[in-house]
Order: sequence, then structure tokens, then C-alpha cells
Amino acid sequence: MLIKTKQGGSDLILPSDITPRAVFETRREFIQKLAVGSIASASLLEMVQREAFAQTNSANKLAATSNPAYQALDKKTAYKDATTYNNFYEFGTDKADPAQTAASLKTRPWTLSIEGEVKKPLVLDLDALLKLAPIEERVYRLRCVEGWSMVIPWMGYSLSQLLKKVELTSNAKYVEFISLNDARQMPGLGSRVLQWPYTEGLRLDEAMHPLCLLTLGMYGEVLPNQNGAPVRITVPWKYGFKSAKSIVKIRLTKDQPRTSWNVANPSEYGFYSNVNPDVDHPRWSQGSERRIGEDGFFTRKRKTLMFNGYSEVASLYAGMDLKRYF
Ligand SMILES: Nc1nc2c(c(=O)[nH]1)N[C@H]1C(S)=C(S)[C@@H](COP(=O)(O)O)O[C@H]1N2
Ligand SMILES: [Mo]
Repeated sequence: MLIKTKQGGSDLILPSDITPRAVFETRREFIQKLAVGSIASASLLEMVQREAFAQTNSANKLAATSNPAYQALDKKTAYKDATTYNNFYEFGTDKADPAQTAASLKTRPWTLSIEGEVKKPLVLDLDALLKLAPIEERVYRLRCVEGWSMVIPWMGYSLSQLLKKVELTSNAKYVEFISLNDARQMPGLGSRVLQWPYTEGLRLDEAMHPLCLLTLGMYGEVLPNQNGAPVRITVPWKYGFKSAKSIVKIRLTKDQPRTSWNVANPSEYGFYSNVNPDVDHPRWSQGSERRIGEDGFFTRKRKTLMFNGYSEVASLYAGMDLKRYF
């Protein structure tokens, strides 16, 4: 499949098309040379080798080492479901929209800047991010505030690995995540459902918790656009909206940052938004969830677990009233 999209005068290559295109072009070159009879057996071998190289070095593939400490035992959600049932309002509010419209997102070149209360601000491109720390595969549950969940093999490394490079000042108390805000690439930005750019935030100790994942891939591949390519955050003990997609900036702040969902509806979406079956959303219960892919007629909903089952984060909230700080 070869898809070309014209955007701002330049051709966009979808991540999913990079390898097929490379293979395709090698093959076309080969066929052309064959046709003009200019191909010698040595170069034939070279071409075959190049094609094999292009296939094994798929631009989509991402190598990772499975981290045994973070392997949810639940059955993994099918790739198809995880990539066609998405919340990414920059690409439309329907679950099916992002898979259909996010092809217009250009993920290279990409830069992520880390700034604010840091002694050494950093601007990293994607290659630098991919090399910053060993990429791990971690299977996490993701629970959306809407009452459904998935189990996804994410790839990346703890956000703390990145934050320790910038040397935080003593004023750094919170971490703000800011998503791309480019209307030429994101058709949903025309809608006023949320305040753009999409902004999320964590308290510093939450962001430094090893579970908090700077995410660069899933299912053995770089992130599909609809899942927040090329870099997102994954915070598995909080409702899905805390996990900001396609981020361009991480800002360390002294004060609690404003976050898009909290600004849109402060009585429904708190800053903390820990998965908590004891605190219902004002319009529905949070006591159970529908696991995507398990929705047969007789399938029971699953009980939602405190902190989405990640009880190791409980100490972060010792002494806090989680009904008040929902
Ligand atoms: N920039 C941005 N990030 C976002 C969202 C969004 O609309 N925009 N939606 C959030 C919500 S509500 C959820 S449930 C998760 C969904 O992530 P997934 O599509 O990879 O499963 O992304 C979160 N991150
Ligand atoms: Mo969500």
C-alpha cells in the first residue's frame, strides 16, 4: 500500500508505509535495471541483499527488552482494537476518527523540549529520544474514564530516566505535558470541545514513579499515529486522559498546571484522576469496566480496581483524601 498525502506542499509518508515504500522502490529500481539489461549478477545479489535489509530493518519495528516487573497477566487487547478504538480529540471525537484521520500527522522531524524549572533544558529529536535509555516492553492496563479498558504492550522507558537528565531546580513540583497543536495536521483542533493544546500534568513524585512510561511504541512497532506518535506518556494507574499523546513539550513547574479536561469540566475531571472505583463520575459509576474485545452478549463487566490494580503507587497518596482530590 502506498499512500501519499499532500500537506503544506510536502509529501507525508505514513509510518506504516515506510517499509513497503523502501521495498517497493528497491524492487522498482531492480525491475527497471533488469529491463534495460544493465544488471550484472553481482548487482543482482546486491539488490536482493538490499531488499532483505529493507525488510528486516522495517522503519516501523522497534526493538525492546521485555521488563518482567511490568507484565499485566491479562490477555492483551488485539492490535486491531487498540488502533481503531481511540480517544484523540485532535483527530475527531468519534472512536473511529483517529484511525481514519491521523495519517496527516507528520511524526518526523519531531522535537520534544524539556524546560521550565530545570538547570539544563533539553530539546531532543526522535532519534535522541530513542537512544536515551534502553527501550522496554511493558504490558499495562489502560482504563478510560468512560468505563472501558484495554491491555497494551507499550514500549519505552520510565519518564524519570529523561527527567534526571535535565537537573531539576528545587522549585520543580509538577510536570506539565503539552501535545502538538497544529491545525494543518490535526483536523479536530477546529472543534472547541477542549482547550488546545491538549495539556496534562502530574505531581513530580507521580511523574518520577517508575511506572510512568515515556512511550515510543507498542506491539513491537513505533506508535501508530492514532495512539499518540511519535511520543506520549502512559500513566497506567490513572484514567486514560492523563496519558497525553503526541507531546512536544514537558515543562517542570512550581504550581499545579492547568489541564485540558479539568478546565473543560472541573466537577467531572479532577487533576489527580486516579482510577478509583469508590469515586463515581457524576454521571456514571466507576465501579466496573468493559474490557475491549470481551464484549460478548454474556460477558460480565470487570470490577474496576483501585489504582487500576497498580497498588504500588498507593504510598504516593498516603494521608490524602482521594474523594476530595479525585
Ligand atoms: N493529545 C491527546 N492525548 C490524549 C487524548 C486526546 O484526546 N488528545 N485522549 C486521552 C484519552 S481520553 C485516552 S482514554 C487515551 C487513549 O489512548 P489510546 O488511544 O492509545 O488507547 O489517550 C489520552 N490522551
Ligand atoms: Mo479516556
